[in-house]
Amino acid sequence: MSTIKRIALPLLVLLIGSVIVSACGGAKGPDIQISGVWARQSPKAATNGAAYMLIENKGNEDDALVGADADVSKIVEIHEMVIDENNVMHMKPVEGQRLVIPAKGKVELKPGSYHIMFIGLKNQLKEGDVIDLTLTFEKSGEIKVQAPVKKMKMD
Ligand SMILES: [Cu+2]
Repeated sequence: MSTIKRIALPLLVLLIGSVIVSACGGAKGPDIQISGVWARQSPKAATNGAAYMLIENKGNEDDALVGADADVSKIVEIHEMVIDENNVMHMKPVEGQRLVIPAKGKVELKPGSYHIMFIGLKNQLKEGDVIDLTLTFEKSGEIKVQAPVKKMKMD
């Protein structure tokens, strides 16, 4: 009896310990999910275009969007809209090209807010086109998405 106890107790401790470690280890890290991806149809003479999406992080660690790439334009940047000292809204590249997606949080890229900017379009973005977009996250790495081109009401 005492021999069994002597063996069983350390085993039990080991077992509980490994369960705790795996429970914590399994849930750790960011968990990026992207939905509602679309790009705005660009006016005929426009040299720039934009894409939008919802980026959710269901994990328990922050991540950050640090880059975007597509072959529709010469340059692809992460932009935001800001209101300057004259109360005029304009866009600018996100500082350091690093958009934090907080743990258990989400960031929506939408008209009038954050967006993926296509600078120097090779062709007009037309409704029906689909853009292959590669997004790069600091921890989650590259995530490929497709952005169908849609018209906005005002276009
Ligand atoms: Cu922009």
